[in-house]
Amino acid sequence: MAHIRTQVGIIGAGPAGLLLAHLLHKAGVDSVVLERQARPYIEARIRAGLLEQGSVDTLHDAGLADRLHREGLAHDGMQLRLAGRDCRIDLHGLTGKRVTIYGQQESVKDMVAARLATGRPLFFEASEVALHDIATTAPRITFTHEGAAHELRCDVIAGCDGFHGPSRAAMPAEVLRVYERVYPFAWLGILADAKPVSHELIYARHPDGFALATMRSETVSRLYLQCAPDEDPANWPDERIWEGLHARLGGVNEGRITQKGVTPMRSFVAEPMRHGRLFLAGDAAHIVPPTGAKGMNLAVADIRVLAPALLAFFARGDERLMDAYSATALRRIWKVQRFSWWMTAMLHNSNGNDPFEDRVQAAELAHVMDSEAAQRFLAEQYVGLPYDA
Ligand code: RFL
Ligand code: PHB
Repeated sequence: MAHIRTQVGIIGAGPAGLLLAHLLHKAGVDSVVLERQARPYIEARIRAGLLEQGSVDTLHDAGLADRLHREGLAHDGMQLRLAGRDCRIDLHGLTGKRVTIYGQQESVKDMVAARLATGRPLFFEASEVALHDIATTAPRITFTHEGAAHELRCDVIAGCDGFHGPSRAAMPAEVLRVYERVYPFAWLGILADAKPVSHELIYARHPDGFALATMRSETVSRLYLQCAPDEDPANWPDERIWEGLHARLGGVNEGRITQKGVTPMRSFVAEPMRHGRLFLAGDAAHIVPPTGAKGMNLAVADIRVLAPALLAFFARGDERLMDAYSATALRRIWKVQRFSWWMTAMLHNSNGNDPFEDRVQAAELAHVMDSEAAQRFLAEQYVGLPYDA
């Protein structure tokens, strides 16, 4: 067994793990990143698209935003649609902030390149990753890479391995409290070579179900339709998808569909986000339904709390920020959970299973469309709450 020594063992090369590795490196703290997948896989995985202004600023300050500034699409507003009526939410007018469309896999590419440029280890296709001795001051991670067994000895483990990773599962069941809601619907998402129908996002509530028109560039549309939670994408031939999108969004531009997938919807929080020397960040600790576009942004927000905490520990042996990490991160996480749940409830349809709820939620959306106070309430959360809230 080969032994490796580092200060922070980071499991997962998603936005959380890669950003943490980068911020630690800039401040002179060493880390080793272990990723289960191959590099081409994580660089092509289509996921989030919308960055809060605070996430953009965080990536900028970290020196990771050159291409994001060139290629990202800044949006000053977004559209809501109900019963054929459209309402523009003037995000910039209401908050002074804007959001940016930039595919998560593009951020991942930028961060992988930055990591590799440092020359510090990022192991792709690391298998059998297992955590040991997390409640001691000398935790270890064992893994297999290119057929050889390795042991990584560290001071701290950062569990940035997403919802299905081994980190959360390594916490003793008796210390972990899980809060969860699974929604009775999912999103069918497509990527199409088609000009976006609008230069801003359109969120629609419709009797047939929710739909969202977003984009990845001036020539690539990203479109979502509410579907059944266990939907087989094979039930959605291209013609049915376009029909659904036209009906719910009032017309979209068609083009070749290059990707099709179903995303289940859940709200999930695991507390606390720390046990001993293991710290969870991003989807490893919490999941939001995608309606509010908050998943990647929350991962960035967690790292904004975790990185300074680890730096204080390694610089001065000061554990106070590490001790406060879970409570500090969770204060913002629960507000963002509430926003994501609210947007999800307001925009989806029960398919006739709960007619009262459908009426109330349609009225909620109508109220937002009619009230400037309600629009401000939506906008300040959509562009991103301040990090110290
Ligand atoms: P990630 O990105 O899942 O990264 C975790 C990494 O850990 C690796 N891993 C392991 N590595 C080693 N050993 C193991 N045993 C491992 N198990 C897993 C994985 O391969 C992976 O590389 O988590 P992270 O870094 O916390 O980032 C979270 C975000 O990825 C996620 O919240 C967002 O994608 C959610 N999301 C959205 N978020 C937004 O902020 N705005 C959006 O517009 C938005 N839209 C979306 C979304 C997620 C979607 N899907 C498919 C879930 C739209 C969709 C359709
Ligand atoms: C996306 O561009 O994929 C996206 C945008 C906004 C959302 C969800 C997904 O609310």
